[in-house]
Amino acid sequence: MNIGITVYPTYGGSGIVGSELGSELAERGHNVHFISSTLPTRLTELGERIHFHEVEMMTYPLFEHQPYSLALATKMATVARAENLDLLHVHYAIPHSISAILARESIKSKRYLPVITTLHGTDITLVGADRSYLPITKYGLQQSDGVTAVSKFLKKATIETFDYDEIEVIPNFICAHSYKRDLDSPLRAELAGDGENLLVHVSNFRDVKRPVDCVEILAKVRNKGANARLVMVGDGPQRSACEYRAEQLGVKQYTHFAGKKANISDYLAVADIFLLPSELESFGLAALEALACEVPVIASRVGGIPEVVTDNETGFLSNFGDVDKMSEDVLKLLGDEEMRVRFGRAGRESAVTRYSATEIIPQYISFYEKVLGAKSANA
Ligand code: GMT
Repeated sequence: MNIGITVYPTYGGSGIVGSELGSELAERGHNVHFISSTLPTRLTELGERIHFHEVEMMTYPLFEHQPYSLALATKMATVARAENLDLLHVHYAIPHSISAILARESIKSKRYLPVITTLHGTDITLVGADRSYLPITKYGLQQSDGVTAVSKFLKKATIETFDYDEIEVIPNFICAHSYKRDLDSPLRAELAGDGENLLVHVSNFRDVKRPVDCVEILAKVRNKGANARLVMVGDGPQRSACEYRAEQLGVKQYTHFAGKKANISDYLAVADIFLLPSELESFGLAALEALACEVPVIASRVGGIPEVVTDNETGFLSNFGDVDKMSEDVLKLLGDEEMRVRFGRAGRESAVTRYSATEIIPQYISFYEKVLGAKSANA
């Protein structure tokens, strides 16, 4: 197939999932055309079957805000015709599904271009649910030729908010070879000394991720005698709040802010415990990546996280904001190596059997075939 993929290239889990999906499809012989404003971050190399089409935008003083959605729609239509795309698969509904529908309509006298929308999280639970975007998001769902969601939770939330239920759940995935435990890596020695434990958090430091809770947890476990350090990977609006809180709580020297990193798996591979105290998480891709590296996860019992992390088997879940319970759970794991190893192995087993690319990519391919089949039957 010739597949067009649009993602947010620089920020968030949907861009990662869309980019890795494109690479996996190319490995399976499909031609993939990324259409976005810049090269997606995880797409380090373009191959024979991976192409990139940059959305060009003319600036004009009359525009207070540049109409990116229109430039994107124009590029989608141009690429669809030039590259003979079989379908367009957009990640994150707003505004990608609307641009794709516009592109489809603009070329429909020449050919039909099916649009598949994958819902990732805040496009439904936060941004899409806001009155300023709700009606157009609902229209985008209704007009898409196929809609997928990354968790059962997100499907349910979409039905509740948009009264729209033609959604297939296709979960996020990991490449089992890229995520592996590696305690001998020099990075472990760089981040923690002998006898020290390493807590790791990875996010874009938005409020919804509650990264300050990670600092609170570190301070609480250190106060109870744990010799632990915290590594915060990523960047975003809450970073300075985290730095300030670390200073206030006297744990600044035990907290390392690594900033944005392309090699997230390297950090997860050397962690003892992964922290994800989010207020909402439709899936929790970072938690899945940690499990794949045999790292037990301490997370909030919100959204799709319980579908990914099994409480008391691959990690511990708590109400969001309950940093006391989360700290107790960290202490339990740090104080019991046998439990930590058992949880870690169970996590990897669960990640690989339920969420490896070999399981999930065929689900996307079948979904594409179903949508294309339905369209040609109706033509
Ligand atoms: O909201 C974000 O964090 C960004 C968003 C995205 O689409 O980039 O992340 C969502 O999609 C990820 C990939 O499917 C999920 O793993 C995250 O749980 C989800 N984030 C939220 O629901 C907050």
